[in-house]
Amino acid sequence: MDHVNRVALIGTGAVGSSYAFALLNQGVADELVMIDVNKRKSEGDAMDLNHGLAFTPANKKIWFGNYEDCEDAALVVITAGVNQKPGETRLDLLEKNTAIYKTIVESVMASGFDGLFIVATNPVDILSYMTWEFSGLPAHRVIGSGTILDTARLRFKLSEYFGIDTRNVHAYIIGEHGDSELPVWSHANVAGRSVFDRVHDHPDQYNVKDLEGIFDLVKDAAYHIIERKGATHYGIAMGLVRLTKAILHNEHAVLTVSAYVHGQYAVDDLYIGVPAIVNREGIKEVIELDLDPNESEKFRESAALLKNTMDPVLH
Ligand code: 6V0
Repeated sequence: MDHVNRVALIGTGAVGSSYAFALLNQGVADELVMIDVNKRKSEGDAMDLNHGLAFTPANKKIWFGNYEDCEDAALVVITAGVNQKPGETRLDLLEKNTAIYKTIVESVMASGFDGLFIVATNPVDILSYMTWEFSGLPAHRVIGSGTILDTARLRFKLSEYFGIDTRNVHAYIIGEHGDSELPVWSHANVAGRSVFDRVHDHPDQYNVKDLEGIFDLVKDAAYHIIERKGATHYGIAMGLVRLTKAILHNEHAVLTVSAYVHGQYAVDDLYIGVPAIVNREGIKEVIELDLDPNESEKFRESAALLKNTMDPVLH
């Protein structure tokens, strides 16, 4: 695998351009090539971002390009596709975005690309599976953004509730990036105490019932934002940069991403949001949490829903 820190970004819409902006500001990759069917848009973005280079932590090369530029990329990040309209679920987007992905992934592979894919387009779990299928790469080299953002949203909401820094809140959302996802309360902890202990320590301030309300806000966050501004892009863009950094810097970081599961959590042959160790090679390991029976059942339901949705498109 080529170790040039080139990222090829495909799709420079709201999510893609926010990702490019965050990537430059954090000085993560050495080179960024931006590709979009709307060539004028990605050309404009490349110009605009180049004008900010004087203010970034390190000098970078940014240009708008084409699929041949993917050959030397360590990473191809796909945020291209049709967006979620008000009232539409992520699964509604499946057919349209599968067709777009087929063209994109085949074009990337035709360049001789031999790196890793990050998939962000919705429905992200299924499009990660499609990317794996269309690319022919080993499954550990295709990573979906999965529940990385949902997990960040949960940590933020819990941090607000408990009045403790987000970075000291550890909690995961797993399952489909969508309506059937679930929080893993049995492994959630705040400042070293389980969330339940934290609640019981301060019964005058906290109530276990509030946790469900917090999760509902997390699960429906995209809908609430779309209602207000038409799209969500900053949070996911920052999550994608976090994932990019974990890969390029070989961090072995644990992130909730859409990974290929093959028997873990009693689920087989599916991409779904799970905690996983991420490094330069991709997914090093899917972490199998010891879920409680209720969580296990919900996870399997989420997996079944994804499988049922994906099957008609696959066969
Ligand atoms: P957008 O602003 O419409 O941008 C999409 C971009 O894709 C546009 O610039 C298009 O020109 C481009 N595009 C379309 N077809 C092709 C093609 N065949 N080849 C190259 N480029 C193409 O959408 P936005 O950026 O808001 O969203 C992109 C995707 O991200 C959508 O599917 C969202 O649902 C998804 N999101 C995923 C999230 C996650 O957590 N994984 C979060 C938010 C959005």
